[in-house]
Amino acid sequence: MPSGFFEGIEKIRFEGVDSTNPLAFRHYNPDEVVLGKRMEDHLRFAVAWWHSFAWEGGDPFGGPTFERPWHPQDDMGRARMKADIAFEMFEILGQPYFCWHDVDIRPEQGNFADNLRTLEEITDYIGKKMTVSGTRLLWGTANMFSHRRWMAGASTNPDPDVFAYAAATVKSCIDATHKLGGENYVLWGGREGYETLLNTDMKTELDHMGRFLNMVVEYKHKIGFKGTILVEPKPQEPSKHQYDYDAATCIGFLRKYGLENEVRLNLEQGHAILAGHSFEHEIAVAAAEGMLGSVDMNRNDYQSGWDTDQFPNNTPEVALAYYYILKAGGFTTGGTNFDAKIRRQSIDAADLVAAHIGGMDVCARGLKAAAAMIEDGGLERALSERYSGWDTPQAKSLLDSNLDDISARVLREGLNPVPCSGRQEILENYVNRFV
Ligand code: XUL
Ligand code: CO
Repeated sequence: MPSGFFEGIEKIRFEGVDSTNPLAFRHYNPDEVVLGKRMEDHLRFAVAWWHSFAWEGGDPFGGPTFERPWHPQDDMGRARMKADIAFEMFEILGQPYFCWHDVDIRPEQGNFADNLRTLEEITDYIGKKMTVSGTRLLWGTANMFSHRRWMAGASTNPDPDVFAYAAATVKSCIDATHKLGGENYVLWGGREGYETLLNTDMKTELDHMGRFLNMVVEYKHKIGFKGTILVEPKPQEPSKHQYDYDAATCIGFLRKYGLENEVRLNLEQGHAILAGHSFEHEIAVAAAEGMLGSVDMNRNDYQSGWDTDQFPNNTPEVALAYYYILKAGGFTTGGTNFDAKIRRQSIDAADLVAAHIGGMDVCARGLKAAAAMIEDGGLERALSERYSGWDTPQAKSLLDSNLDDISARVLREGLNPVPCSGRQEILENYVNRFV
């Protein structure tokens, strides 16, 4: 029996670009084959339980605006109702995946034993719903940033009891993810950082975080969890300085603690922007190291400088992101999680559905543009041409040479390089043909 929450909203269908129906897909056609693979299998969309069902619509100046039937989220009855409605939405949208933090799916009980019991209970309930619906778990994670116990960090907390509570919490969440057949497990360190160096022993905190992540990997192997462990970079917010600043910082950290073959990155569009990068930069950095895992797709408000977590709606940006994802071979265990929330005034069930339709359509459009650029090969050709000087044996031998010999050669041959155009505008115009 449907709850009635989505009353009047039918299953969303692909109607093509000419459709004017606001509750239809115009680009996302799950079965359409793009570069030899179904669109659904490329994009692997996931709904974020926290933004779509747990967030109540508050902001720093005002309280909840959404007033869902499952709010306030303080008991198991309402946790189950929230799960029922989540699965109704997955069905309406044809969403293949979802993601959660422990606190999104169970009520906060204030102590570990009760939190563990309710997490087990609700994940059993969700597991049963999954067998009927076919929607799968892209990833689970632990929220170790909202409750006041985490205010000075989780694994980086100066208090060893908090480190221990964090270890127990992550164990419970990996167990739950494993039980539900999750394809990844994510760690985002919102409070793993600091406000002021005056009270922070950074080296100790980083060593603790490195050891903690090693324990996570050891545990994953111990229980036979086959999913990928992912860390999610973000430069700040909530901490002033977050240790997992960006992809490059995370990669350096993972190498230092011997985790480069065990852990990959979950990259978020809005976090890239906060770090002063484009999303495709972060994707290319991770791909260059073989550490691209999954993406959190959203966008920030470019004027505010905050992590506004809005649904994506910029096709050219999304197209470049998928171009570099496709170039890296596409997703394996990863996918496209909408770590995005509707605005506080968007209080209707239809707003929530429309937000996902829009995000899925923009991503589908971006994917098609990216695939067309790959098929055309124009960017790849321009790159090979630009670096073609390195194709000769003489150029290659430079890399095995030394400063003395190279210097002698420069003098002997009277080398005087002739600059040539980087052709940026021509390439930008090229991309615009596809988006
Ligand atoms: C916070 C953020 C998180 C992570 C999961 O900015 O992106 O929701 O994705 O903890
Ligand atoms: Co995220």
